[in-house]
Amino acid sequence: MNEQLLQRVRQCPNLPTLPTIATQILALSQRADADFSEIARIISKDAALSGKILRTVNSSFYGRSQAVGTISGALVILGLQSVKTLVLGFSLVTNLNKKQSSGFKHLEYWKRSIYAATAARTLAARLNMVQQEEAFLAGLLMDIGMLVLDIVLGDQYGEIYARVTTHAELRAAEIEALGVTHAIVGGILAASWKLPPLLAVPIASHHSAAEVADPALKPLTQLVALAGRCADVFVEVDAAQAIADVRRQASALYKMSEADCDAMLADIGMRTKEVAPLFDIKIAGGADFEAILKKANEALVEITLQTQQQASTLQQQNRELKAKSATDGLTGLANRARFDEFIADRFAAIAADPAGGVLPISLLMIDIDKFKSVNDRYGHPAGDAVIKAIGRLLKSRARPQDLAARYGGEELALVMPNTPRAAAAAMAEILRRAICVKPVQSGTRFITVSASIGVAACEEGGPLTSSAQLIKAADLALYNAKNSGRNCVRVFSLKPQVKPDQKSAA
Ligand code: GH3
Ligand code: MG
Ligand code: MG
Repeated sequence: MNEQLLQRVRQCPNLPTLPTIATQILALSQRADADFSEIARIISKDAALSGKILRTVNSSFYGRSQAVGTISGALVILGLQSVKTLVLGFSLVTNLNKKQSSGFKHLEYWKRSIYAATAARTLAARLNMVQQEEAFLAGLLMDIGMLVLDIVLGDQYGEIYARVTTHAELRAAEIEALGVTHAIVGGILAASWKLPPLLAVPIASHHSAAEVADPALKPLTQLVALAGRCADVFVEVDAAQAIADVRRQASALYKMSEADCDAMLADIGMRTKEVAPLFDIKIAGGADFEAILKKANEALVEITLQTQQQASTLQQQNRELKAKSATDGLTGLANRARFDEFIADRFAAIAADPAGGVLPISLLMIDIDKFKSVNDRYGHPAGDAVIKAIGRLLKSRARPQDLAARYGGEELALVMPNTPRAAAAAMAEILRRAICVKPVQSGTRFITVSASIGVAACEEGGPLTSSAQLIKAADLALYNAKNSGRNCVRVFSLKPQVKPDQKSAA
């Protein structure tokens, strides 16, 4: 953040000031016993302002069937908040419109502001938001930092402004050249005017709405930020990207369909056409969304296709990344993390629905016998070849619902959902036999190994009820197999163990 520039902004002697009438109305309306007749009296003294307010109140923007003839009438019928907003909006626009410098294009500035204000109010109304008036005013003033930078930096800001063609580019160019954005600067002005947070925060954070933490201020800030993008649809030369962004954000934030979003944009165009003259802002043509959409359609299709392409590439990359992070590099089996996840998922399914078909679930723990000596005799690469070969065997035997995993080192595992203990023990015996009868080729050598296998099962009504217990039980059975002389299968049971002279049990 460019503190020096911010200091210059704070100390600038000719910053725009809040018009006297706006200050008075703000102060009066903040009192608990706000006196309507006093407020009406102050506003009515300014004939031009009162005229504008009454014309606005009676425009279709407010959609009132019955005409309002006096400021006190407007206060009663529309409420203090609406009238206060109009006083602030009108008096500020009149005041600020006078100041002009080279480079920076005031007309463009006000055109975007009135579109943004109308968009914010239209959007707030569609969402049935209470703060429709604040939305309008925050939309109108959100870019006021641009005026401040124009005043403080003069031609330097004019040059930055002249280089860019879109509002998003302007923000990036400000950060690059100045180290601050017009939003931050607008926030400083809002603070010096003592605007309430519902106005000050959307002004200061309309380019970083996602970072606003206060739940009372975030919705309005997000809405105002989107309103700015709605304004871009009408003021930027190339509307396609803005339309695509508005559709995407309206769907993400408010679940708005594309048709609803387009209808809203058309509504914003029509309303702005009506409101802009009340603020003495010329918007010329360009308010017709149908025409804009027609012109942008080809580019929009292109953007949509590109976005879809990017999304599917990203999905593919995510899938690949996920598969990679779940796979053991040596064997291509599931790794330990995937094993843990798989088994946890199965037990979560059992907890949710015990009759859901996962139970009984069996687990085989397979540990290569005297593997250290294989490494010692034939070398580590030969040891790797053995682990890989047993991994391939395990994979070829696993059914689609099973998970074959490398549990760690020379220990592999097979998770068998929907498999009773006896079937798992039979599978273990098939694997044990296949391992010890087929030597593994490594270079010119053939290496014969054996493995010990522990089996455990979680069954309905059985003693094992969690994944941790199942793993522990299979481990104990494996330990038992090692103790029984290796190259055998042992099945966990709480009943007395089978006789030690039995090499294999099912
Ligand atoms: P036991 O029958 O009791 O299981 O004896 P063991 O030698 O297999 O058991 P121990 O746990 O003492 O040794 C396991 C050996 O496995 C030690 C380690 O160097 C080796 N090992 C673990 N991971 C790998 C690997 O990825 N590649 C190779 N080549 N060796 C490995
Ligand atoms: Mg071993
Ligand atoms: Mg071991």
